[in-house]
Amino acid sequence: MGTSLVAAASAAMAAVAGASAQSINFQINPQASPTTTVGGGISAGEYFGSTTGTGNGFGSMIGAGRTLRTNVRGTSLFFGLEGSGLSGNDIGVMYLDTRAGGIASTSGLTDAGDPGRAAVSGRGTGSGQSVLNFGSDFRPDYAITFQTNFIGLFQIVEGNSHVFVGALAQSPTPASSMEVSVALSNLGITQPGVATIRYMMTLLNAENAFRSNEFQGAGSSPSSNIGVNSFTFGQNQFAQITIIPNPVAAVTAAPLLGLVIARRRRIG
Ligand SMILES: [Ca+2]
Ligand SMILES: [Ca+2]
Repeated sequence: MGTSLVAAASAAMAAVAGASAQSINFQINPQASPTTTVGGGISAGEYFGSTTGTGNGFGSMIGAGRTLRTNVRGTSLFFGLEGSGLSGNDIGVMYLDTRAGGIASTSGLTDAGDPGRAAVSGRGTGSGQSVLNFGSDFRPDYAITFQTNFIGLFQIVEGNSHVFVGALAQSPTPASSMEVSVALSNLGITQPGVATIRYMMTLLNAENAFRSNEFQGAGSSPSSNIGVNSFTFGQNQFAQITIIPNPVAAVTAAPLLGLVIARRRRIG
């Protein structure tokens, strides 16, 4: 375990850009990654990786030409969505697969209690449904809803109300470019430890469930808006972060500590 982790850590800062048929994969060392500051604008230097959106059916609110930056620093996950922001009833929903279990499809999601909850469920608060069927390698457990004046984190629940985990700090408010932090513990991830986060973002009108063709992390989009129809993803249509904490500090700390104790004994 130790050897493989050290080897992995030495390569931890190497970003691996996925080919078109592959998922986008970032390996992040949360002790060596850049420091992200929520607020003060979004700059490339404060993030480790990024994806470029696809599709432009809603005027590229999250899609083609838009960059979604990603980082893990310490015990928090950060996202920065560059662009002109969202508008009206249009809500960006980021699905996150962070642990075992999760949903294969949004078809069994029934919560439409408010626009954010409805968007997670692929439903409209008024009417309509647009079902997403995920590839067998993507089973989301949580969702982040990006609205013009609110960003929330939900634990996804089939057939009942989603669990509202909390509002995410964002800046500026209301946002054009959106920047948020998420505690890894709120995604069921315990640190320190190796962990994997898979994510993908979609965009829909939360009043009538009309879904755009704009995605982040999926790698490709249908040529026209999905609308109030179902859509099925293939394999590898997500971005993946592998969190690899720095094991070198843990390995060297013990001998150094022993040296300090030995010196004190000699002095004493
Ligand atoms: Ca910033
Ligand atoms: Ca899962």
